[in-house]
Parts: sequence; C-alpha cells; structure tokens
Amino acid sequence: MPASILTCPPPALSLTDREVFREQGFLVVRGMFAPAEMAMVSMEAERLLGQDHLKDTNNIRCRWQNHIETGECLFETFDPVADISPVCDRLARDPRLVDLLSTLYGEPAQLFKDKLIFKPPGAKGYDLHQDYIAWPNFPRTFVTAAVAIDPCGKENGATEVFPGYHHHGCLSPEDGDYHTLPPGTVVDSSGVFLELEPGDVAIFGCFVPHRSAPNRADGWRRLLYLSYNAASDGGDQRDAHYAEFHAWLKTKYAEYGKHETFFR
Ligand SMILES: O=C(O)CCC(=O)C(=O)O
Repeated sequence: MPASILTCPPPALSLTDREVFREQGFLVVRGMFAPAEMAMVSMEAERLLGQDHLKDTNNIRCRWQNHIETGECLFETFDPVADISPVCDRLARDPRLVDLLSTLYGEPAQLFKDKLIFKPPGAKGYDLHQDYIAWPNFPRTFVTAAVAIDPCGKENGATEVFPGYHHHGCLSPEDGDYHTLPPGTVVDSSGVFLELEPGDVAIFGCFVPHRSAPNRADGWRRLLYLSYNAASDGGDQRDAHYAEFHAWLKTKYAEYGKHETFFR
C-alpha cells in the first residue's frame, strides 16, 4: 500500500491562516493525521486506559473529575503521556506538527508538555481559564495543539475558545497560582466550539480564554493536548517544566491534607 494512503502530507499554512492565528488566537487544521494513524493512536489510548497500576489518586500523573450527576470520581487525564507511550511521543514530535508550529512561531518549536485527556461520559469539564501560569520560567509563547482522537462536538464537551482576548495578555493575577476567570471576563456568545474530527488539530495560545462543558454523550471525548514553546523562549524545557509542575502539585495536594502523592 503506498505510504500516502496511511499518512497525510504536511499541511501548508497560508498567509491568511497565519494572520487568523495572530488575530483570533487560534487555528483549526483539518485532517493533519490520516484515519489509519488516528486508529493507531486510539488503540494506544485504550491500552493506556488499561494501565490500572498508573490510575491511582495519589499518582500526580493522573487528573480526575467528578461525574456531573453521580459525583463519582472519574479518571480523566494522563499528564504527561509521552514518556509512557511511544505512539503519543512520536505524534507529539511528528515533523508535520512541529514544522507547522515552527511556521507559526517563525522559529523552531519545542515540545513543552503533553497530556492525553480521556474526558469520559459525565466528566464535568473546565471552567473558563487561560493556560498561562506565572511561574518564573513559564514560556509566554506556550501554544497547545489539540489533536482529536474522537469526534469532538458540543454534546461531548468540545473545548470552547474565545477569539481575540489573547491580545490582552494574562487576565488573572500573575502570582504563580492557577486561576479561573470570573463571569463577565468574556462575552459568552463569542465562544467558538472546537468541533473536530479524528486527525484534525486545533492550535491556540496560552492567553486564549477557553473552557469546556460536561461530556453529556455516551462515549469518550479523547484529545491529545500537546503544548510547545518557541525555541528562543527557554529552549527544550520539558523536563524542567515537569520537575517544576510536580513540585507545585505536591505542595498543592499537601495544602489539602494529601501527603502520600507520588509520580509513576
Ligand atoms: O478538556 C478540555 O476541553 C479542556 C482542557 C483544558 O482546558 C486544559 O487541560 O487546560
């Protein structure tokens, strides 16, 4: 079978795409990864979901969310994922994706962070926030490429972005804490749902306010959230980021009386 049936050629970004990204703060690239590639990622996500020894509420690799109706604590995310998944690592470093981000930056892009969000049925979703967090070395060039494994729509809690607000920079106190944005920060009706098919990629910067509603569908809404920085903004700092992030998470958990946390 010719390779072109299994993979897609690198997408070409037009000047308009780059202008849209600059002005709106986000961009959707359709069909960057082929169905056969996404089928592999989907199988890999299923394999990872079966790794019960990792899914521990004390393991800071895992994120959890309550079921909106039953209150049950649901496993939601592996962060990071590339170090336990060669398939996800390969996709995060795929030249088609990295070159596209490099074009948007106008310089090489470096992988900074990698999450696999499963968003099971009933998971609550996220209140409005920006990804930028004012840690001393957190790159202001942080950009996320959300790669859809499953179709994402309003019913299963697609991410919703608010175009244009990134021009205002950080909308929360720059005190090193995670903040949600208060009601009234954005015009609710100006939100754009990132409605994606498997293999589509949505790219948005760390100052773009975004949120996601509960997953009210019967199936998972799985997305790879892969984040990058411009090389001139700290170079390769993935390991340093996770060291800082883990120390921060451990402190936060301890403040809530949880002292048995570990990273596995
Ligand atoms: O799952 C989503 O749609 C949003 C996740 C998100 O905003 C985040 O991980 O920062």
